[in-house]
Amino acid sequence: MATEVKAAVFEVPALTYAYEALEPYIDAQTMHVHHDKHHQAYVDNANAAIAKAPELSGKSAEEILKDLSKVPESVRTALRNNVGGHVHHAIFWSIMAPNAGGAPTGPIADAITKTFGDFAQFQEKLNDAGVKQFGSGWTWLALGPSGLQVLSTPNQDSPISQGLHPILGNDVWEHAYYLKYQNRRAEYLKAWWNVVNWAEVNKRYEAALKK
Ligand code: MN3
Repeated sequence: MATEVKAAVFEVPALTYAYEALEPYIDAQTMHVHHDKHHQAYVDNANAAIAKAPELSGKSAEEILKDLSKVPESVRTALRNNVGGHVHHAIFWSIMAPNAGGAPTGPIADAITKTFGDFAQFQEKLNDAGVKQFGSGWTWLALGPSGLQVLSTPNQDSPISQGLHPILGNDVWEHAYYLKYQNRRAEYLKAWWNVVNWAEVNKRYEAALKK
């Protein structure tokens, strides 16, 4: 009898806009490779790790990341990297949109002003954390017990594993920007604000406030 094929647990969400929709800030080729290849690899590797730890198959990605000490040691690193990679990229695609960017609106605008002084100071803080993240990682706006904070994480380590709710994040792995910006990470970080989908960021913020 053939080995039973386990259903995939995680799937790469389809983009809600065209690959070229974020031009000229993020080029279509980068979007193709990043979404179809990199994100797919995180999903495939996460599913392969889950298949080795069937007791986790009912858990959500967030539940797994929330307390990695509770997952089997044999798959812990694989899950940290690949479930993290999956969750982070799913957030990333959703908080970008064409004809977006500009100043934030809604409750997140007020919270940013209250926490960081104004939007420009917040942008500078997030960009700075992204530039200073040595090697690969992410720069984040997250909600924690003491309110909003900016942080960076290496590799695919998740703010969720620190008890935080990621509200907005930018990918500073070279695969996110190298084709268009090469070594100019700061230029990419600056351009990225033109594609931030504040409507979705507000949804994430309001959902996080209720958690
Ligand atoms: Mn990436």
